[in-house]
Amino acid sequence: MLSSTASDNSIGLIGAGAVGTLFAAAFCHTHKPFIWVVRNPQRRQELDALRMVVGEQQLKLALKTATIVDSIQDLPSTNWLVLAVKAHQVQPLVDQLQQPAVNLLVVANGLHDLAVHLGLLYGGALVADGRLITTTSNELLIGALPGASGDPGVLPDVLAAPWLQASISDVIRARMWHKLALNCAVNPLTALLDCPNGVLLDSVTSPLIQGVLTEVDAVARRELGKQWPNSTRGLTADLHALIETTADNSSSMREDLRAGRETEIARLNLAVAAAGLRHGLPCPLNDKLGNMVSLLANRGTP
Ligand code: KPL
Repeated sequence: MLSSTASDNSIGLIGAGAVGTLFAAAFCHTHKPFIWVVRNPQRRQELDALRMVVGEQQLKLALKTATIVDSIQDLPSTNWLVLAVKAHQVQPLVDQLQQPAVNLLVVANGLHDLAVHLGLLYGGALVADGRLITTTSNELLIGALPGASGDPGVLPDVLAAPWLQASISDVIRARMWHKLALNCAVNPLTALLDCPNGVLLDSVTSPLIQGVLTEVDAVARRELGKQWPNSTRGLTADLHALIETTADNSSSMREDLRAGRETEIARLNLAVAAAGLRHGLPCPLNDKLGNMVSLLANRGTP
């Protein structure tokens, strides 16, 4: 890590997958300078010609305010560091950064127990054929997990773009479990069925999805007590709405399986099943779905 003094509101970004690129595009849209760690050389090359598709609109992705570096060692200290990475990459990265002064925003699925600000993305993006494909309905909730440092008030403004609406939540732990519940239904099923999110729309009231949501709801209630404002019924309605707005999306877990990458299943359904066990609440459906995804992942892609 280079030693330079972090000026107020300076921003670094780690992660150049679809979500990281969505954020980079938003910083450029608001003319916010930022340092972007893009470790993959092929990805760095592709960025020059990347175009953006937002709903029906084609945009040129001009990464004018980005300073791209190729390793974390080249990242100067910044006031904020945004990690747009997979759930299982968060802890190793935080350990590697060893930069306690930085304010961290972690944008990832799953359960997290770190002193960071958490970003929950209700939406998604896909990089395919030299295009970053997304919609206008991505919502990002930002909130502090216990012990997080820094005031994230500046972040929604520098991320405001036609494809991203960011806001601050003061109940982020409850929201983390809420998003987890929805991911526990959408991600493994779209990965196992190899289908876009929209295919699940007619099945949100099926016994399988209802069972998954009921299990997560019970564990979340035990974890959060009165701070858990949801019910299986409310989760069902929210799941329906999320599937509707992300109908054409290919879920991150489906994409991970297809690309032969490690999936986030250990941080989603299997994490719920493990938390359930600790509370004496068996979660057979989350456990089985989790194991099926693990089996498929271990079998590898053809
Ligand atoms: O978070 C997602 C993911 O794919 O990981 C959803 C919201 C389900 C969008 O696909």
